[in-house]
Amino acid sequence: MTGSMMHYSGWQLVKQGLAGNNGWKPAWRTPDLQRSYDAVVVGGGGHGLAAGYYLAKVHGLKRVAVIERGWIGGGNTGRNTTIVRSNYFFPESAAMYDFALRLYEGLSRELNYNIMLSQRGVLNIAHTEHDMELMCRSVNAMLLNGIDVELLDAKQVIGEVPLLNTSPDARYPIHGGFVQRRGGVARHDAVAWAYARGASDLGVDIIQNCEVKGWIKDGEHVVGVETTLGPISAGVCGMSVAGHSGVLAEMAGFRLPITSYALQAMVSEPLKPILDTVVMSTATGAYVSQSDKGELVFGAGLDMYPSYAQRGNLPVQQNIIAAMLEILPAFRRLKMLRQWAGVVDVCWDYSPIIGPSPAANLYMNCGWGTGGFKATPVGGWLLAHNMATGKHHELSEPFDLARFTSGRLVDEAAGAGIAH
Ligand code: FAD
Ligand code: PYC
Repeated sequence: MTGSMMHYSGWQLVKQGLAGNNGWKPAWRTPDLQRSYDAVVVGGGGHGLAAGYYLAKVHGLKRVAVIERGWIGGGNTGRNTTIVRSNYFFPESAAMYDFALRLYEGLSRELNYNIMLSQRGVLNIAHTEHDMELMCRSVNAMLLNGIDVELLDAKQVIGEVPLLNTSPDARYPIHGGFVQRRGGVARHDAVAWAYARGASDLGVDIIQNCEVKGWIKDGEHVVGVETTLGPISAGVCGMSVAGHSGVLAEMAGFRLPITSYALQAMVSEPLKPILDTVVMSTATGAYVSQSDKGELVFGAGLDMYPSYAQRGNLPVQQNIIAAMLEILPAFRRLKMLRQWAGVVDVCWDYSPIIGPSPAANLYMNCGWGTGGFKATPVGGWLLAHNMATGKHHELSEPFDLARFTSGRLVDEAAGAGIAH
């Protein structure tokens, strides 16, 4: 067992504490930056780190770097509300997100790191007959896709979450809903750190505080990156920079059908266990779950205008809290602790773009918008596959950029009527 893979017993933990933590080994190396790598992945979020890990683990690449402008997991990976699920409408999406969920189910063991996956179920509530009709269609499609979803009537939904407002005068009455029981939450930081440690142990260099400022080109080919720490040459490049995908694409000389928005979330003061599932209100865009610390984690919809500002606006918060308190009035006296936002990259059809870019030798993994945490393992897996083989994986093929010219969109927003 290597030092960073070592488990600490209870006694060792006490000893470390009393010794001022002097004996802790960093979970990943802080290597010297090399001037040349076989593969360079830009973006040290969960997806970029997972790509680094799978490039080394699955494809056997030895000289790989993940370049992060800030600290790893400091982007959307560390800002999301940690929901994982695979309840998608289109077969292409369901296959891909369920592959991710299955990787998640084995990840703590694979990486020997507790990612705190809690498959407590994700419950979507219908507030009107119309919502319910759409949910019936979605559930039928999801079942055909092989996803474990169940349609619930109003009584069953209330049985799942007795705190729901069941008053006949409720502004958002409960008409029914559906649940994916294999869905739930996972600890976002742990996912990033687990992949970082796994990648680092396999020799991947994780370079933090290093911003990519441009792509080095030889004719049409991308052959490296210009960074704040100098140029780095690369056999192949990948980008996994979420809200900044448009910026990195422009540096390479092309535009993406992506718009960046702020998406925000907030947490309350901690409570004793009160909510044992994830509740999503499709029509209002509000959703809530309880963290292991006891805080209620509330999420909102997108801010309505494009922005790179990593903060959300007040009216969206107000709408979401108002909707949530109508649906779960027991939370009315809660104090909110903090609020934050991340910049997300949203495609026209709310599906990601994965595959080759218009610049030769540069591969993309972007456009995950408001829903890419659940896809972290598959985003990394597919980016690594595309970079290492130069070919699409069968799961990434439908998500190629070419769909925006062929018209073969995977329109999850319209298809599933999902909140996110
Ligand atoms: P990131 O974690 O953002 O990583 C990209 C990295 O690239 C960043 O660390 C950034 O610093 C770096 N970077 C950018 N530009 C450069 C550059 N020039 N040079 C070097 N590095 C650069 N998804 C779900 O599935 N479930 C949820 O519950 C959920 N909730 C969300 C709630 C909120 C409030 C937000 C904001 C998002 C939510 N998401 C959710 C979406 C999810 O967080 C993202 O889709 C996902 O984390 C994207 O991961 P990533 O690794 O691609 O991006
Ligand atoms: O994709 O499940 C999701 C999600 C929830 C909140 C933001 N995204």
